[in-house]
Amino acid sequence: MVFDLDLIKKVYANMPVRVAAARQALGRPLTLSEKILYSHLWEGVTIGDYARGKDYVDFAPDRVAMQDATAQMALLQFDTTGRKKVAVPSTVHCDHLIVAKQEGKADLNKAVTDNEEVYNFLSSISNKYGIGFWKPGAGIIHQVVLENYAFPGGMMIGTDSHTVNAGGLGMVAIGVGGADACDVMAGLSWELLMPKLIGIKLKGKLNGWTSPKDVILKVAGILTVKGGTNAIVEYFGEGATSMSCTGKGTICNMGAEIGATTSTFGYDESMSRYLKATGRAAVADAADAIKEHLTGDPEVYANPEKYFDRVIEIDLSELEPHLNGPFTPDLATPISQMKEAAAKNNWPTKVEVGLIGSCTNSSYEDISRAVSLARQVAQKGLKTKAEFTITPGSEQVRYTIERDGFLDTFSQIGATVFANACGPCIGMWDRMGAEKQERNTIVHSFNRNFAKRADGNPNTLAFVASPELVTALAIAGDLTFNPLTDTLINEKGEQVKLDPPAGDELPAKGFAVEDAGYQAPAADGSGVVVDVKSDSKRLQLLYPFAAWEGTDLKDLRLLIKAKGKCTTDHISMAGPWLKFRGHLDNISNNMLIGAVNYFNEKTDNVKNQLTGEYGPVPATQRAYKAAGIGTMVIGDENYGEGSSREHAAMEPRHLGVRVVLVKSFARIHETNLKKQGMLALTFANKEDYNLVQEDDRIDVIGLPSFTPGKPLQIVLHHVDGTSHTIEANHSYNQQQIEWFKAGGALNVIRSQAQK
Ligand code: MIC
Ligand code: SF4
Repeated sequence: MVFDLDLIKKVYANMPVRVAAARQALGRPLTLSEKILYSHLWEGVTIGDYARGKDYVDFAPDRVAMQDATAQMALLQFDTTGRKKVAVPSTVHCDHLIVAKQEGKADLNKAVTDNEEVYNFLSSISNKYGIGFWKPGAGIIHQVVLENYAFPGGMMIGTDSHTVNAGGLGMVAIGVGGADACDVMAGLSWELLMPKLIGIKLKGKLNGWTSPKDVILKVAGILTVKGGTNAIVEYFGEGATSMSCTGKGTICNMGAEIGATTSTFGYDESMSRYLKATGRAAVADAADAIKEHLTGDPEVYANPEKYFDRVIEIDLSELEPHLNGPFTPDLATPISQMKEAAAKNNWPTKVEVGLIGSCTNSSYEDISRAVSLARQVAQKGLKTKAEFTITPGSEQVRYTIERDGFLDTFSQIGATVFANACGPCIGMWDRMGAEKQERNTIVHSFNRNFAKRADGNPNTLAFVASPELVTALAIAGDLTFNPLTDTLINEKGEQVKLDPPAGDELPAKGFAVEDAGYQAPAADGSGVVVDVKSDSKRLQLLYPFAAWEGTDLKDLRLLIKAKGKCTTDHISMAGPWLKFRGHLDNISNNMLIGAVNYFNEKTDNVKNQLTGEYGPVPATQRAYKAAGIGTMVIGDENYGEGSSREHAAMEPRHLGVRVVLVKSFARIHETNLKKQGMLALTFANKEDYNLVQEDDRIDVIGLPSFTPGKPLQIVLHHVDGTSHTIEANHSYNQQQIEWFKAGGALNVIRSQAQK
C-alpha cells in the first residue's frame, strides 16, 4: 500500500519550479538540503538568501509522526486548539511503552493490558482527528516511517529526536517537541532556525567488518555531541551511493547524537530499490522523473568547500569498526584500540549482554549480517558467551526474518527476541539483577548510552556498535575482542576465527507480513468521543499556563546548579516514568532527578532555601511552588541534549521554575522551553557559571523591554550581602517573545482560534 501518493506527487510537481527559483535567488548551485528547505517554505515566505544559523524561517512540512510516549502530550495540546482534523497527514506509533522482559508475544500482551487506557486514548483521539494509528507491536516509529511514509525530497517533523532517520530516504526529517507538532497539525507554519550546512564526503566503499553504523560512530567522535547543533549534515560521494538505503537511515538516525537538526542523502539507486521492495514502486517512478532535484547540484559535490560551512571527508575503505561509549555516544574507540582503552579506563571487559535491533539498526540487511555471524557459532563449534537479544524495528522485518530462518538461527545461540518496540533502548528493560547496581558492560546497536538509560543501573557501561560487531562481541563475551585479528577458542579447544559478516541488502523473496498493525482513521471522526477520566493516574487534561506578569522577575531561588552532562534523560527520565507521559503532574515527580547538584555532587538532593534542608528536587520545587516563589535552574554545556521530550520543559513550567540559564542548549530542548513560555537563557560569559552560589536570590532584569538580540541582566544576590550582575543572552525572536508573554505558544494559538 502506498500512503498519501497524491501528497508526494504534489510536492514533486512544485519542486522543479521552486528549486529553480531558489537557485536564482541565491545565485549559485544548491545543496540537497537547500532544495528541500526552499521547496517547503510556508506560503507567502519569500525565497531569499536566509542567513544560516541566524534567521528564523517558516516552513510547511509535508507530514507529522508521533510516538506514543510523546503523542499523548502532543495530542492533549492539539485537543485544546479547537481544530476538527489534522491539517497534514499524521501518524501515531505505539512503540515506547512495551517492557522487554520475557519475549515478544508475552511482553506485548502484558503491555496491551497495562497500557490499555493510554492505547485507547491514542487510538480514539487518532480516529477523531484523522490520524493513522499503528498499534502496539507494529514496530518502532522510525522504521515504520521509513517503510511506509518517507519519500525523497519530502519534509517531515516528528515528536522524537530520531525522526531524522528518514534522511536515509532523502528527506529533511526533523525531531521536535509536541507543541511544534501541534502547530503543524493545527495548520500553522513551522519555524526553524535556518540551519548551517555540514557536508560529509564519503570516499571508497565499506568492506568486511565495517558498516554504515561505523560511519556515524566515527562522525560522532569528530563532531562530538554538540558539533551538529543547528546544522544539517548532508552526505555525498561514491561511498554514499554505494551504501544501502537502510544503512543511510542508520547514519541519519544517529545524527541526533551529534545534535544535528537532521542529516540527509541524495536520491539514488539504493533508495529506488528500497522503495520498490517496500511496495512503493509508484513513489520511485515519481522520484525518478525529477531526480536531478532530489540530490545536490553536481557543482556543489565537486567543490563542497564553497557551499558547505564545513566539510569532512571519510574514506570508507579505511574505516575501522568502532565502539562508542560508555555514558556518551561520542567517545569513539576503533576496535583495534579497545584493549588499550579498556585497560586505561578500567572498563569491565566481560560483555554481559549484546543487544541488537532498535530504530537505529534493525533493517533486513543488519539482521542478515548479524545472523551470518550467529551461524558460525554452530559451524565453528563455539558457544556464545554473553546473553543476546533482538528488538526488531517493525512487524514487517520481524515476519520476514522469521520466514527466512534468521530467528531460528538466533534462537540456537540462545537469543531472546523481544517485541517490535523500543524496549531496552529506552529503559523499558526488566533486566534481571539490575537493581543490584553492579558494575558491568553491555554492547548494543542502539544510538544512546547515557547513564541508567538501558536498565536503570548507573553502573552499567553501555557501548554502541554495529549489529555485526555487537554479535561478535556477544559471541566472544569480551569487549576487547577484535574480530578482524583475534581468534576464539572453541568448545574443542581449537583456535577459530570468525569470517567477516555477509548479508543481503533486501530480502531475495521480498518482504512479507500478515498484519502490519495499521488502523486507518474514520473518514468523519467528529462523533468520536475521547475520554480522559478525572481520576486517571496516566492521563490528565492540560490547563493553560499563566501569562507573564509584565514585570522583571525578582527574588527567584536557585533550584539546582546542574554539573556536567544534563541530558533530557537526566531532566525527565524515561524507563519506569514513561507511564506518566500523559499526566503532567505525576511525571513532574521525576523532574531533574538525574542531574548532579554542583554543590554536593549528588543527584536528586538539593537545598531548600526556605528550610535549609536537603531533599529531592521535585519535592523541593513543589515547596517553592506552594510558597509562591519562582526558581531558576542553572546548567552546563549542551543542556537538554538527547531527546525531543517536551516533558523536560513542561515539568519545570508546571512546577514553577521560571528560568533555565545554561552555558549552551541542545536545539530541541531550547525550543521546547520557549514553546512552553519559559525563559531559556545562556551565559554571555560562560565563566559566570562559577559565580552562582547555592543560597543565591536571583533577579532577571530587562523583561519589560525584552527584544530580539538584546541581552538580559541577571543579578545574583549572594547570602553574604554581595552581588554580581551578569549578562544573559537569548535567541528569542519576536514571535517567541510573544509566546513568553502569553505564557506559552499554545495560549497564542488558542487566543487566535477564539478571534
Ligand atoms: C529517546 O530515544 O530518547 C526517545 C525516548 O525516543 C525520545 C523521545 C521520548 O522521550 O519520548 C527521543 O529521542 O526524542
Ligand atoms: Fe525508541 Fe530507542 Fe529509537 Fe528512541 S532511540 S525511538 S527509544 S528505539
